[in-house]
Amino acid sequence: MDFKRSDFPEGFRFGVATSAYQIEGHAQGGAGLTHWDSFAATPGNVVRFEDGARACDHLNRLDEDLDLIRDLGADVYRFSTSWARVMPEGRGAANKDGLDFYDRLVDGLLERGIAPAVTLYHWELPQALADRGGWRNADMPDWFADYTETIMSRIGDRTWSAAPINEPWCVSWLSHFEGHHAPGLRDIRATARAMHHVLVSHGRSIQVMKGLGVKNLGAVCNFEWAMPNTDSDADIAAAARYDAIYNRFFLGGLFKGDYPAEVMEGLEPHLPDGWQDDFATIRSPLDWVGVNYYTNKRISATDDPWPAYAYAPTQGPLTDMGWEVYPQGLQDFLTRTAREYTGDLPIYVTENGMASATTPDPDRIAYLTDHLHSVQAAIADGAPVAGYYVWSLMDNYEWALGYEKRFGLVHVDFETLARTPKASYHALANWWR
Ligand code: IFM
Repeated sequence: MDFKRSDFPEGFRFGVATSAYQIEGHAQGGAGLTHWDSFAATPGNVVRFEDGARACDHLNRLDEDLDLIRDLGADVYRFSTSWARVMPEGRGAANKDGLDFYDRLVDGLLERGIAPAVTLYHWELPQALADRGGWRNADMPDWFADYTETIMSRIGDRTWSAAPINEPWCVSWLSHFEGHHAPGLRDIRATARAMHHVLVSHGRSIQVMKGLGVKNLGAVCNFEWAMPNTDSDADIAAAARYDAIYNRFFLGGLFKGDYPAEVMEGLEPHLPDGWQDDFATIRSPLDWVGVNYYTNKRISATDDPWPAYAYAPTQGPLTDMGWEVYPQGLQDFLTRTAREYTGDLPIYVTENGMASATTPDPDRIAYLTDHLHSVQAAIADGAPVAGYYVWSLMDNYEWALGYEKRFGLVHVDFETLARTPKASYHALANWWR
């Protein structure tokens, strides 16, 4: 990898990311059941019915994993806390062992000179709250605020940055409209409510953290560059709808207090009463925004009801996820986000990486190199990009695709749980350390 740290602006931070349910081993340490456990136990939802019960057993291998991050030379570790580990029933009593674990995680990072970047929700909704309707329920912002207070009262004095919710599109649209993630719904009304309640919950959480004096607060959204499959007017309009739902809805709410017209066409009748009044909460000021980026999608118009689009065939090269490799999209999102939504606010690439089972992994090195060039191009174009984190530190539970999609810089043998750094890990360590 032909980079030096001085090829990026002074103070630019490099890091790696993971999430709780994907690595910890959720059956251990007193965590409550989550909606991913019941989703995975339902035939047809997850490859081989795999779940996060053991995952990478990070809970019991914390020091070994933190040493891997230190030896990589990462400045930042982006991890998440599990709501169901902190509060097994989602509300009420906290799990002392869960709080102790996150305390040790943060201290372990600081001892090794790594900045702790916490996300409070990366998808493992406590089952007890899912039973009450989960993200459809208008009480979610209150419940999430209580959880925020519980976890951040314990670790918020030592975190370097904090974001409430990872990838609102996945939490809401992917899980309530497309049905590919827990709770596996395909329901337009549930989708509208989930999309809105996720944003209100984000805003309440930010307010709680400000009240606690927690510093450096942000939001993390995921993006896919939408391409019309042909230059027909119908495909162009369909791609614009895709872009509005996936990319512009959440930024619009967070930074403009507005939802795109193309989304309102389908969702407005299903939003909760008084939704416009929530923008004051949703727009609580932030210190940074996170961009998670992997790929583009080619979009065709259909004759179905709204949103009336379909995925058109991909064009190679593809990752093991079947996703196209399209680094230009990262540059375009970074510049568009700054230009249209966030201005001078620092932008972090909070996730970028590829699934590849190849070892050694020159394909991953090439993917990361090309995307880092896109980051440099965006910076040259004036986007205030302040950091870049690779997804992921190690192979882990890739949700509905189980353990066979490998995103790690470190290989995990899921029989023995042995960790082995890949060529990409060494390629980054060569200039990060
Ligand atoms: O593994 C996921 C992660 O949980 C959220 N962002 C995308 C990654 C790859 O699919």
